[in-house]
Amino acid sequence: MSVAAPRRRATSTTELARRVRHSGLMSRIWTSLWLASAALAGTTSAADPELRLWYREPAATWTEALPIGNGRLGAMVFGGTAEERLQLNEDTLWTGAPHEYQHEGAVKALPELRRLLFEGQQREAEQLAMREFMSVPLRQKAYQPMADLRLRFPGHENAVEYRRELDLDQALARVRYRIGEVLYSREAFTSHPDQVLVERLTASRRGALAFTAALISPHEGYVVRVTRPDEIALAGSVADGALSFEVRLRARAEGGRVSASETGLSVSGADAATLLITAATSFVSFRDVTGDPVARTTEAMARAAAKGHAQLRRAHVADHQQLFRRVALDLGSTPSTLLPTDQRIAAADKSPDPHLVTLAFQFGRYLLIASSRPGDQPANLQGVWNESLKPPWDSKYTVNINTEMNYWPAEVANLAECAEPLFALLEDLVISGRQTARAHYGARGWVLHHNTDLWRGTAPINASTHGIWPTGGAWLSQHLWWHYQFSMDREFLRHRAYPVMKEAALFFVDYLVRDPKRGWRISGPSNSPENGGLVMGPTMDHQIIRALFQWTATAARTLGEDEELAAELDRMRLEIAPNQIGRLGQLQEWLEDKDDPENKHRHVSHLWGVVPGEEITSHTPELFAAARRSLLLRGDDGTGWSLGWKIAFWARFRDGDHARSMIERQLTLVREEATRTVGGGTYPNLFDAHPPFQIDGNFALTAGVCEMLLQSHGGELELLPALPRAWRSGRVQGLRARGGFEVDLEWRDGRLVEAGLLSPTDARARLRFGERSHELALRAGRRTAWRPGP
Ligand code: FUC
Repeated sequence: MSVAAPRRRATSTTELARRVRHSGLMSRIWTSLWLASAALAGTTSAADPELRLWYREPAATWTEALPIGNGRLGAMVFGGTAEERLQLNEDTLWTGAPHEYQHEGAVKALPELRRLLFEGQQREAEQLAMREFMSVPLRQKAYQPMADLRLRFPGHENAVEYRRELDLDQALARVRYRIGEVLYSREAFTSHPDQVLVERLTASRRGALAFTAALISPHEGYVVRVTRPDEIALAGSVADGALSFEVRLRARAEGGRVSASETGLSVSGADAATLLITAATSFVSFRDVTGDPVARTTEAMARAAAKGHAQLRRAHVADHQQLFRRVALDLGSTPSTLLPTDQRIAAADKSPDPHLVTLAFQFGRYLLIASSRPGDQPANLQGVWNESLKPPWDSKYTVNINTEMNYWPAEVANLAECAEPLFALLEDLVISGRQTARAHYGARGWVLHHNTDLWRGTAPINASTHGIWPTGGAWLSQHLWWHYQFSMDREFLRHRAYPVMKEAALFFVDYLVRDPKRGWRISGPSNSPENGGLVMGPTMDHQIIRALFQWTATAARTLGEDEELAAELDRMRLEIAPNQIGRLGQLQEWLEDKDDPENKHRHVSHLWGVVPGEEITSHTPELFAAARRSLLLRGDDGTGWSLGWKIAFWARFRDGDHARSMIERQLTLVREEATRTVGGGTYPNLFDAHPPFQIDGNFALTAGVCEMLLQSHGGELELLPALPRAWRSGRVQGLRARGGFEVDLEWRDGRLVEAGLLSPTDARARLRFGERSHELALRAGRRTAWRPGP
């Protein structure tokens, strides 16, 4: 696979730009010079992919702080001067303990639930379900914060020339300022290869660095002890649960002294210092919490401390860049590109800032690398970043859109490895989901309802009006199928994907029932996610189950396995209730034609078949038009993820301008920690606002941009299917398409100039650009270009 380096023009001049930015006048002069030089250079746009978030003040709130992470450890860096805070997370610290959530005997209520619903007694069915069909207990557990690193720098109250930034290309968070004649700098990163958080502190004058470093935790009863003359460790446990944890902090000073006490480390008279932090919990697996956090943090510290700062940093940057640099995007630039990030987001309301879209696109890729690496937990509702003991929706895994959306960019944005934690989660869910399939439905296979947590809960939680929705596992299985489609890796299909998909499908073979009126096979009791209460036969379920049956049957045939099952799935698939067009010309959300044209609900579940499904396309023109009508009825408002989903819908409807307007809505500045649950928007640190912060919207933006530039369905690669007029000229390198292809595109004035393709094997690729199509023969590992000509 080729690694496309981000385009870096005029590095020395961008360096200059950075230095002069603190002066508004200088910035303006610089901007004109820079734009003029771009024009002289004859580039198609004045794009300068300077992939940094930067600010002139420390973060005052959590959603102004900057996230770093290595998949397992996460930190929010506030960038204070006299007082600095790094809020720390570790992705296995949750409330609760190993637990099976299924409600034994629930299956006895199933026939009655179905009877009540078939007879129109929805309220009675919902009440019966609350009594006899729900998870035990009714709620799942919550993701927890772990600790804070607090630094104090006496005398640093009045800093000047302040700047903090997050460098996406190197995954480094930096703070720089001047006190008197002395320049101070700090640079933090979380290393995946060395499993350690590293912060390097320097002063420009010898011996001028002096600070204290303390560890505190929001968990009551924690203890800090001195473990070495240069090291302390904080040990704690979660009150409501079984997990214990430890955070270990060591300081290495150059040219000064380090001392340690229970209140923290103290560094004085140093030229520079390096802080190392390791953290771990007692979590081993969802059924085992006998890990030893003390041993884990001690070993990780010993390994990291054996290396110098430069060595740790080099390994970290190389590890990050081999993922991050696979994709480069250039949508053009404007003078706003040079503003601090919060001001840019605010300014984008008034004048378009295509480079802000590039930044947000790459930030989504950065966040996936930082929150989901092999061996770790998947990215939860907040990735790995959470400061609250009672986070919104427990910061767990909501699977009626959110967890899937987190992984929408993984394949298309060339970060397939980052989906590995999701695949491992699925393998756990097969185990816990079998219990729920048996206890609630008397069915084979495995089932997951609308949420899961660290303990792999699969039973219906919270309320029957939204918790009973059995297609979570089927939907998540799509990611296994995608991984195969994008990689063509048959070993993965055989050993990882197919076993999970097959058992997911077996569940539905046993579960589907006949609709007494129409004879179709239908789902139920279920919900159309969070809209309309408990019903029989929501459209979304049928789309998902049809797709699951199709992937599974295709996989079985590809592998030469389970011929009979494949035939049975094909047969059943055709008997499932079809998509129906209703009285408003809409795609019906339910079996009955009862969609309310005034309903602006954020979920648009019945359009699953458009995206992420593939059954409603321009090849099914009536359904395609009905789905579009449904989306227009729902309108353009929504929470963060809902706006993000709408980018993808409009991209599939080939309406690039509408898709871009959804991106613009997402990139609207939200400053306060709003707790309203509609609106969407973006916090100053580019975190997506549901509000409150929820990371799915960030990932949807990244995936949505991919979707606008490249789609691959039905054996065809569609180039620039939904290019908005505002992105007149640009280029992208390193996107991925089904069939194992890697794709570069360059366009000018809305017209494709060149497509470059790479395939790991000899292959033929069918390309489409508007009305034109072309078949390209590819040799393994050799990039081949197609220019459609005028
Ligand atoms: C689903 C959504 C909410 C929120 C929650 C985490 O329940 O309907 O908007 O995103 O998940």
